[in-house]
Amino acid sequence: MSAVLSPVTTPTAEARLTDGFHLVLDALKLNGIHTIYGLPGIPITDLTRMAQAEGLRVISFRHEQNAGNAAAIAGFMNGKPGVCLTVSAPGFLNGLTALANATTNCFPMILISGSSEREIVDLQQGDYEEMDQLAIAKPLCKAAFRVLHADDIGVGIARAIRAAVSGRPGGVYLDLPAKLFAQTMDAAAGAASLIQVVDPAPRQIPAPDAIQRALDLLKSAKKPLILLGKGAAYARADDDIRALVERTGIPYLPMSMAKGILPDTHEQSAAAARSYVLPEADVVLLIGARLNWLLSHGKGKTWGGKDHKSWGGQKFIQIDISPTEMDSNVRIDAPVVGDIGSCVAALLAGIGSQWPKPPSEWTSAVSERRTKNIAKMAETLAKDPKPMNFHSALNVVRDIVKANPDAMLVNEGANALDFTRSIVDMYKPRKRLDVGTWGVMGIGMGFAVAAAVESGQPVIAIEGDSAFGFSGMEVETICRYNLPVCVVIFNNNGVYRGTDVNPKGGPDVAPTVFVKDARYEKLMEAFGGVGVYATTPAELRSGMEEAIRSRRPTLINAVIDETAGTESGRITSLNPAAALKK
Ligand code: ADP
Ligand code: TZD
Repeated sequence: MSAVLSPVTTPTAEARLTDGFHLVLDALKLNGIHTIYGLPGIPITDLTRMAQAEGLRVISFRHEQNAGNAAAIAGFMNGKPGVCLTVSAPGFLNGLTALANATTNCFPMILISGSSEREIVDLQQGDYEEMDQLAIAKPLCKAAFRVLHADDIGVGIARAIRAAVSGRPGGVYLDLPAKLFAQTMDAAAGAASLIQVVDPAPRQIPAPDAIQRALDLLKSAKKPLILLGKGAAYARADDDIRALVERTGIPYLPMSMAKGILPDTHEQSAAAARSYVLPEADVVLLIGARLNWLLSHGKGKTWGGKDHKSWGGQKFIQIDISPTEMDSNVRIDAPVVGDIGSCVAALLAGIGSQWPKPPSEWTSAVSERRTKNIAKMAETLAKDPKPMNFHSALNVVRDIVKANPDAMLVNEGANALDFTRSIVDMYKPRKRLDVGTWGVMGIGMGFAVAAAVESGQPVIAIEGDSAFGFSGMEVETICRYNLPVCVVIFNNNGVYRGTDVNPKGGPDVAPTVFVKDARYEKLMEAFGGVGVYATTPAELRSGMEEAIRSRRPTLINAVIDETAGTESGRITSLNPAAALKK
């Protein structure tokens, strides 16, 4: 047991002692957590030093939100909580956006923040960085805990781990007041107080009658469709999911971060026929995907409804670990509650080898649309407009990802996001990491750092110029740790586009417009990385190829036509239209 501890020996006492600092680190290590993403300062600076001394990897960021995003995506990639460590009050708040985003996206993450002296905070007497962090964190995460005594650290970390990964994964806040770290206790008692969590995310086996109901409904379908969400990617049931798709012969649609569970080039992929299959399908099997805004709430015109509120008449089977997800937007005719691995395995067992394929009118209609749309897209991609646009640039990215299927792809922006998602095929699961459920800007560099650290693979980050700005300072972090990250900025001089004008004609530019022809590549050069200025697909291609080959931190400033793209990308309709035009 003492192997996991590094006791502190006081010169005077014979007894071997440990302290709060070491107990936190020992508890993390005992549970297989060997990397901390964070930003040092009072009261956790020594914790970061000791962590490094104890053999943990400490990745230090320039802003806590980026460290938090790194921890969150590490959680998604590994299926165990990523840890972010921050200082109190402002550092905590900076990390909190990432914690809330992790919770929204069902990524397991633990935000550990140091906090100020409880007595002063609770009496609101004005401490350094005073804030009741626990109360503030609570509504924004799955669970929040505070540890006041060193001998409770083991329980605190165990509870945080379980809360983050069991059931629907999410963010957990762990509040560690400054005074806790220096508390000492007997080393053997400290070691005995730690908990190695057994089976942190227990399987949840679906009820047999729920499986039967789902199979009956699926069998009755004339135009079935499978929808894979990022829960399916997270569940790591890749082989069974592929077997389910292939044995049933049902066309499938991957949500953004589910791309690659089956290769996007799979013949049953209906991604290129999305607007045809959603309104046409009669039975839809959702696997780890919520019927939220990203799926038009399961109703309205996207689904063949007459207006934006009406149902299209589809029947839904939904596999999800969260029972209350069912009926959140439309009726779920066959809810299957359990973990995706167990649910898909149970469906497969029921399907056997004699499952009738869907009517060929359906599958051939889908593949006809698909072939037509892919051919149309190929034509667009082959064009070489001057200046470069999203399509001609993404044609290059598409080739590079195809040639490097193990590379990680991070993606944010509006048009830069939507076009990359639809143009760049993914070949392996959990390689595509993006803005997720909130469509949040600012995940880019945090995700890129964690993707490189956790996978060891080259990372390609496709960034809108606005999106990049939210986390751009982390290029220093990328250089400091010499990570194989190739950032490609699609630079069109502004938020969405760079063409807006100030209606008053004054000296201020329009709110969506940035400095024209900004030289983003020099940011990377400033820290010793490689900067590339690319105005043609050929320059973009050679820059990306060299970045992947050399594994050096690289930033490619890919200059795009500033008129390319649309307001808000594909979600222009969500912008409220002014009722009064002045
Ligand atoms: P997408 O954005 O790709 O459509 P969502 O984030 O909306 O995906 O949905 C993911 C769903 O997957 C959530 O409802 C979550 O509860 C569920 N989920 C996550 N992990 C598992 C799992 N291991 N088993 C079952 N459901 C899961
Ligand atoms: N702030 C945060 C945290 N998230 C957001 N999603 C936004 C603001 C609003 N927003 C979008 O939804 S996309 C976007 C913003 C600011 C940037 C779009 O511009 P871009 O991408 O340069 O990144 P394109 O490719 O030029 O459209």
